[in-house]
Amino acid sequence: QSVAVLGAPFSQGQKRRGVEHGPKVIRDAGLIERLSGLDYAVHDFGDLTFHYPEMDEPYMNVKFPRTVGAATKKLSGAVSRAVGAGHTLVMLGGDHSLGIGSVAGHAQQCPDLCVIWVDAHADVNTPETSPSGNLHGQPVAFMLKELRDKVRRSQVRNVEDDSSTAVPSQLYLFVHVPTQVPDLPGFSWVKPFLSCRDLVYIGLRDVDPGEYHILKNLGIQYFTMRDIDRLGIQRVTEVALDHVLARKQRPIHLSFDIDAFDPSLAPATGTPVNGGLTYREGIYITEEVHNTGLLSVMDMVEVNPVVGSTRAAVEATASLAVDVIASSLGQTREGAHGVIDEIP
Ligand code: DIR
Ligand code: MN
Ligand code: MN
Ligand code: MN
Repeated sequence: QSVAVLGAPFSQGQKRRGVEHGPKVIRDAGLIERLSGLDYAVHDFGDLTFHYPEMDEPYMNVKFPRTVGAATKKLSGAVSRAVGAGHTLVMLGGDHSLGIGSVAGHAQQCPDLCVIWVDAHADVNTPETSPSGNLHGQPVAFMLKELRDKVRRSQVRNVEDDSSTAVPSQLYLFVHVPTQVPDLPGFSWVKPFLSCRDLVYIGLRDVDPGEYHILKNLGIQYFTMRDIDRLGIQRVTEVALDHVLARKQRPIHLSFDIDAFDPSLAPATGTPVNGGLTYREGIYITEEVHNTGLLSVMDMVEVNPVVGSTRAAVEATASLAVDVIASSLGQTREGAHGVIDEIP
């Protein structure tokens, strides 16, 4: 079993500087040693270097479209090669716009993958619904087949053609048009590859109006912090995994935004939201993901050492990120003792 680690020091999917140092602080917190201790052959592929276009004017409200488009394209190639070479891959961000490249590259090798998105945010704004213009709030929208023009237009046309429908076509136009993902400069390489039913969220507690509309309209499965309060983390994780795996066992892409955790545990991140996952809830999710035996690629994103108010705050956040990665890859709370043939 081999694990590859790939850093993506990239921050142009959002406005705070510092998240590009995520790979360094996560490595400094002992990631490679921890993974080696789990009996993996660990291949550290180092950090990608990104090239920045000289001019990158906003497109509509979206900031740095060409920069993010080029970086995610490069990442997708690297992820695809690593998965193709047989590694389980850990991608260290960087901001969550990188998810476009990571999941797209993974999907190139594993077209039937499913995605578990652990985050305070749904990251499913489209360029038109985005209140911030930041691409780290939009990566999922670029993946979803259901949000692309062609599908939408044909659905609208169907409604218009069907005179028996009770829904006025105008309402449909109102409902659908804002949820299309337009062609963005830098993104022509991205072809939507994920279906709504192959996606599940855990940890949501800050969802924008347009995102809520998309989640509901497309029937996407999600579990908010309130759901965890009501059902408990065991049930939530079970239903979430069942949602993506029951029809078929398939490779898992775990995209873990550190801001899913409560800010008391993960203060060094750009958009903290109160009321997040406890340490034990986060670790329980990743233990269960490991137990499926299907984890294929994971992202650990949005660790930002510049946002942390003290060195201790930064180290706590980075060390939490390492715990989450190790747990996803099989570190257990009952020890990792291997198989003992005979008690000495
Ligand atoms: C917000 C924040 N929904 C946006 N998103 C964040 O900018 O679209 N995602 N912080 O991680
Ligand atoms: Mn995110
Ligand atoms: Mn987030
Ligand atoms: Mn194991």
